[in-house]
Amino acid sequence: MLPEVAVLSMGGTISSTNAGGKGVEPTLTGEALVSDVPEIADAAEVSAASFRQAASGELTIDDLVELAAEITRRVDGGASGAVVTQGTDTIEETAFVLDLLVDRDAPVVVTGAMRNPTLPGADGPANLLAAVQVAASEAARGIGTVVVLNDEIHAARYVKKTHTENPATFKSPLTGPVGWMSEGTPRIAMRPIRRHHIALAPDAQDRPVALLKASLGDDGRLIGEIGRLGYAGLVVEALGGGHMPSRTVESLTSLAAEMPVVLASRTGSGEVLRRTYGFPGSEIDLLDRGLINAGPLDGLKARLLLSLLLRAGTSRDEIQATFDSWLEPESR
Ligand code: DAS
Repeated sequence: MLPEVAVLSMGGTISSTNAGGKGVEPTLTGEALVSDVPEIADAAEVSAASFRQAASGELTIDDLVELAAEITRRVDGGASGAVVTQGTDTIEETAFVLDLLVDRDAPVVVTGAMRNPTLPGADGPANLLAAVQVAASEAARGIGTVVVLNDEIHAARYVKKTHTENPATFKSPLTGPVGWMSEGTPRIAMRPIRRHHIALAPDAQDRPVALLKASLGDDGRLIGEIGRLGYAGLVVEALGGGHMPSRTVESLTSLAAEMPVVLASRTGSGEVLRRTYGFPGSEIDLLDRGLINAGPLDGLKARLLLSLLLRAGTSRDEIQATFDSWLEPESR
């Protein structure tokens, strides 16, 4: 008896063909993706379905909340694991949301392709096969959501797309991959120390969070507009270890009194500092003014975490505690 794996497709390059003649667009269904790779039948009993059919920039957090509920239903109905295929542009965001929302030991694997099916060396079939092999494996149980491409296995919480075209685009700059594929067998070399779960009521509403990247000479005029535009929170990708031009400090302070404002780094790796620099706009100054430290989470992930915590009705203090305890091992 082979393990059951649910494959849910959402479009992206892996499913794109040149149907309209202008350029490739997502057209292939989940069923078509699976039937193109006969080797999958040796790894798992697959049920495939098309959950969405879009370029990955069209997906919303609402779509991902629905997807997490569908995966949970499939796992509770007997699936040993789930595979999601989608565009690589937002894979790191989908994977992070699923990691937070799917509270099951069954592996959830997100994959896609960098070379579409019309190109020589298209990587979709190999990535899909590897993803099914990981989802079907005992080795990956309990690990949470992972991204599998190019024969590497990355934990959702640290993975990033780092290149516009290269099939080796997915990296985890802070930690490296948690495992790899060897002759069709998933090897899990390490596990994240702790899983985080956010429970959402079925009728919980979207709480939009803005993401702003700081730059040299930034005068912070957009920060002053965040409340008026209807956002429920803000993440700033600050300079270096968590620094903002002093010109932005007053507007950040006023906004942090109204809604959660999270301080992340635009560098793409490392933690936001806590106790090194003391100048106006430094991390010490901004944290004293009520900003929340994103720790090792980059802006994209901090935005999703904050948005889902707000959607779950989490208080300001609990939000702060979740970010602050991100790297603490599970209490026993
Ligand atoms: N970059 C393309 C892809 O990887 C488009 C998208 O993200 O949907 O699928």
